[in-house]
Amino acid sequence: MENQQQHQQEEYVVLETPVWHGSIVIDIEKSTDLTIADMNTSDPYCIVKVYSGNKDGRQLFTSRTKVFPKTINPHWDHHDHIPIYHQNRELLFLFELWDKDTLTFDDFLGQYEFTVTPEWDGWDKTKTGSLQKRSGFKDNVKGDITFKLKYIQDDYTQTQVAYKYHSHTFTGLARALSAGEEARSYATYQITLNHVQDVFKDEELKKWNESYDAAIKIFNSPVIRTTIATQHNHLYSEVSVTKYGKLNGAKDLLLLLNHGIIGGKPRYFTYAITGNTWFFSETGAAFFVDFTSKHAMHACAQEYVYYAGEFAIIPDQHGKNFRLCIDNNSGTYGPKKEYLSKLRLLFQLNFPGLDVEVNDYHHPSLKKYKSYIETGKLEFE
Ligand SMILES: [Ca+2]
Repeated sequence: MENQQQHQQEEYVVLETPVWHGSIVIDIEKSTDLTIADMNTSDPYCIVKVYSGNKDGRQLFTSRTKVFPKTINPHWDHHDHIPIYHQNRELLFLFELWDKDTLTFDDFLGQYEFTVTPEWDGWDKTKTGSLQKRSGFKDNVKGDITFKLKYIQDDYTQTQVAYKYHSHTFTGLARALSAGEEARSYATYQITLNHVQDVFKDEELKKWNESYDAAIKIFNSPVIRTTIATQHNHLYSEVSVTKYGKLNGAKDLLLLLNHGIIGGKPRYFTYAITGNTWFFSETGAAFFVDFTSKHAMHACAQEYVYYAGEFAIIPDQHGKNFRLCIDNNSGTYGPKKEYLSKLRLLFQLNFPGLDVEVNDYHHPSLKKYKSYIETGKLEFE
């Protein structure tokens, strides 16, 4: 507790802009004179793996060509565009070439690896590398790979988003229900996000979860939907005590949320992103605790959302830096975990410098964070 009160009074450290902020464009052009792995030819394909620092570091992304049957001189013509927001200055690129086999394991044809930094002098230049063996293997390797990498740095220093904060005081039933609990108001937040339609395509909108009973009850009943939409309009109405403003980057978002600590305790939030707006409220406020249609309410009972789930603001070991830990924990909409990296990109674009951790709803870290919300204590490895 003492530690948390300290948080509220301290001047917060501004989170630093990540070393890498932008995207990497990968063009793999061709390979020549590869090893013959089958009778008299090969069926090559190439996988690019990118690691933070070195091969012991976290694998940040992979990109993979299709298989080119029956050739040792493939013209890959492979193009990929990968967003990158990362702190480690060095990235290891590893190109691995394999021969596709249908009945046995694929055969290794060679690899090429090198380290890059944002200042690397090889960006945007066509480069050909001789394939190498793996250490500790007796690989039969020859041939090369020709490719070009480009780093496009985003200038996101001018990002600004608008927010509204609606504070509601307890009245009537809500007050009676909350008697004996914390007597405080509950709040809803809406933040207009930039780039939602750049990050998510329209076909990536997620319809409500048709195999989830609670969602079926909501969306198959016009009466319930209307009730929920009315709740949304009330909870996000400007009749309540409303604050407006602009947020410039990570620090402002963390200040708006008081670093996740409300009423002296760390809190969880539920959210939905529809249109270009991020709607959310604190989950633990008495009114919302047993509110099973929270996600539908945030989404104004709309059938489709870009994303929905829960989030918390989690401090580091020293209580100095904070990160947004956000997930897809919404039974009502069941957002795809495949789009979690898009969700992270969306927040990084809107809140420059924000450290964003994304998790699928059954990731073990979430138990740790829920326990932090309940006890105020966070376990560190
Ligand atoms: Ca083969």
